[in-house]
Amino acid sequence: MAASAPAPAVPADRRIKAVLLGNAGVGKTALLIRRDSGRWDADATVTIGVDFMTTHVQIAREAAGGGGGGGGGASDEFAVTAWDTSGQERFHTVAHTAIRGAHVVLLCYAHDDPESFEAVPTWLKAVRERVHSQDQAPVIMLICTKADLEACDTPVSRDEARRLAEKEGIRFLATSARSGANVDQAFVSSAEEAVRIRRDRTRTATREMDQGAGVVVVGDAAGEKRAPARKRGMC
Ligand SMILES: Nc1nc2c(ncn2[C@@H]2O[C@H](COP(=O)(O)OP(=O)(O)OP(=O)(O)O)[C@@H](O)[C@H]2O)c(=O)[nH]1
Ligand SMILES: [Mg+2]
Repeated sequence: MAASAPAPAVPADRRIKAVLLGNAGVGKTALLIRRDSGRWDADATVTIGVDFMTTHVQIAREAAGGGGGGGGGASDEFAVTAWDTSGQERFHTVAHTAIRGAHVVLLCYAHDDPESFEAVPTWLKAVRERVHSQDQAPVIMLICTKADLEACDTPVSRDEARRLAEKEGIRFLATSARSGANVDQAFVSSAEEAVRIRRDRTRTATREMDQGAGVVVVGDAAGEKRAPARKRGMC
């Protein structure tokens, strides 16, 4: 996959960093190729270190929590820069570094590979160890890949995967790069959720600033407050 840097025309508040994690061979690169080109590439090359792809998603203002009269079918374009990490053990440090600053984590295991499912808690731990406050918490989605391999010899139970996702408080989606099932949804719905969270956080911060602006703290004594400034000397 050709590396592509984030489109410079997209302002910072319209950019989303997504990271694909999971064991080697689960189909992270195939998922990205399907999203990028809409085609199935059975011969995707093994990822060395990390690769990048930027995909654009349209997010309805309402879905993103924009509300406030901005709805009516209006949408904004967001650039999702996906970091396609290598699942190989020797590149785990690179994959772990990629987690920092991510808004979205697509944590992949393959339907026909129980070992990759057993590794999910370890990947989750790696993510959570790198998130130092709730404010930075990314949207995490557990992605079952290769869902087209229903009749394989060693299937991972879909119910068990759902239960794990529920227990961990993360979303779950079964996808297939081969058939294309749910591939766009993985990128779009995780981006929507990330944008909604970002807007909620911005609104909360703005509200707190507005409330703070109306209060004057006097003296050095902590917690000693005076009435809102606008009431002083005005009438
Ligand atoms: N049947 C089926 N095979 C898939 C699917 N996605 C990927 N594969 C196959 O799985 C193999 C590994 O796919 P990759 O996309 O290279 O896996 P990866 O997770 O990127 O692997 P690393 O880069 O080594 O971490 C390839 O042979 C793909 O053809 C899928 O949806 N269905
Ligand atoms: Mg890869």
